[in-house]
Amino acid sequence: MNRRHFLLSSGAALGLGMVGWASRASALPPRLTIQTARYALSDAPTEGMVSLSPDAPPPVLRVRQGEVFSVDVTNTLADMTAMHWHGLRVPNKMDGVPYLTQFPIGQDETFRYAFTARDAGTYWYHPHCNTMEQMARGLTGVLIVEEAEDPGFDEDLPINLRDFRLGKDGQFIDLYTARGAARSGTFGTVMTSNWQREPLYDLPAGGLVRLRLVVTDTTRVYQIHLPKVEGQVIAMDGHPLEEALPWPTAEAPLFVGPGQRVDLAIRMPGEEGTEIVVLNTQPGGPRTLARLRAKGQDAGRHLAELKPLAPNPLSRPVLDSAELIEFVFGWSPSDTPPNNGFCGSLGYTFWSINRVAWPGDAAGGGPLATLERGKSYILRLRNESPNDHPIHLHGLTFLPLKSNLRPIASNWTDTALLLKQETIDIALVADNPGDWAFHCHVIEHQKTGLTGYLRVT
Ligand SMILES: [Cu+2]
Repeated sequence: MNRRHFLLSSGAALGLGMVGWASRASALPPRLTIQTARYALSDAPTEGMVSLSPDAPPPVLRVRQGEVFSVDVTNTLADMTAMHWHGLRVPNKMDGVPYLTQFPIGQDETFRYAFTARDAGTYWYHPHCNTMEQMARGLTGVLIVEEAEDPGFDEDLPINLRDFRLGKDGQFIDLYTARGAARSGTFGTVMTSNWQREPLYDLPAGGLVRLRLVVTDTTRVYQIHLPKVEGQVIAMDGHPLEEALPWPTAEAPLFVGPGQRVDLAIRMPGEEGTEIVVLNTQPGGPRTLARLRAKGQDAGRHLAELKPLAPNPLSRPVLDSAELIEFVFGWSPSDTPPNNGFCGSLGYTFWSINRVAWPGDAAGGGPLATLERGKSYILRLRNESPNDHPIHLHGLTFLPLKSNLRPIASNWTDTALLLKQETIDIALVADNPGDWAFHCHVIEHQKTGLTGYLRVT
C-alpha cells in the first residue's frame, strides 16, 4: 500500500484533510469516479446522492503550488458530466465546460484533467454539465493548492459549506423550483458543514488554525462571523489579501456567496475544552455552522508569528490604458426556449447577460466579448435585478475596483458578489487564451439564462 492509497483509505484525504502540513501535499487520488452514493445527512441515510465514493463526501484534494495536478475523471452515471476546477487558472481545454472546452463525459467514459497548479490557496471542484442536478445531490468538493513553503499553522481545517434539499424522511425533494429560480434561488432544508450538521472539531489549544470556509452551495449567500475569537482574514477566493478586511462581527459579518471562499487564521483558546463557533447570520437568528473545541495543553502560539502569505503570480492590470466593457445582468427579455444538449435543463428561462439568455450549461452562440491577449480591461458589471448574483469568471483572476453602493476591498478573485442593483467595476489582464465561461453561481440563475463566455484571443 503506497502513501497515496493510505491517505485515501485512512479517511484523511476523504474527510477533513486535517493532517500535518508536511505530510499533506499532493494527497491526490489518480482517479475520481463520479457515482451514486448514500449518506446519513439527517437521521436516515439519503439515497440518490452523487459523490466520488459510495458512502462519503467528495474528498479534499491537495496539490502543492507549482506541481502538476493530474486526475482521471470517470463517469459512472447515466447522465453526462464534466469537471470544473473553480478559481484555478488552467489551460482552456482543462476547464471542464461542456461544448465550450470539451465534450461532456458520458457513462463509463473517462477524461484526464492535467494542469500545473499555478496559484496557492483554497479552490473547489464541481461538475459543469447537469450542474444543478449533480451539485444539488452532493458533487462539490474542496481543492487546496498548498503554498510552496509551510505557512506555519498548527492545523488546517477546510469546511465545505452547503445545503441539501431534503424532506422530513431525509430523502431529496424537488432540487429547484420555478419560483426560486426566478428570484434568489431555491434554498436547501438542511445546512451542512462537511456534510454534517454543526460538526465539532478538536483543535490544538492555543494553536494557530487555518480555517478554509468554502461556499459550494447552489444558492445561499453566507454571512459569517466567529464571536469571541482572535483571528484574521488572510485570503479571499484563494488569494492572499492585498487590502485588509476587518475581522467580521455580528453587525458586520463577512458575505461569502456561492462559489466563494475565505481563509481565516484563528488562535484557538488556550484553555482545554473551550469551544468557539462559526456562525451564519440569517433570518431567525444566528446559526451555528461548526464548533471548534480547544484540545490539549496551551500551545501558546500568537497570530503575530504568522508571516503574510506570498502573493500568487498574477498580472496586474494597467488601469490608465484599460478598455471598458459593460455587462448587464437582468431578467430575460423573451421566453427563449431552453436547449441544453446533453447537460440538463430546468425547463424555463428567466435571466440574461446583455439581454441575451444563454440556452444551457454551455451551449450557445458567440462570445459576449472578445479580449486581446495581454491587454488590460475594466469590466463594468451591472446588476439591474432585485436579487444577488455571484458573478464568476473562469480562467482569469480579477481585481474589483469600485461599487456604486458600498466600499469594497480590492482583492484578487474569480467571483464578484453583486448585490441587488449593484454595479461593480473589475479589472483584469486577458492573459489566458481561450473561451472562458462567465456566469452567475446561483446555479438556478446560471441554468436559466445568466451565462455566457468571454473569448481571449
Ligand atoms: Cu444570479
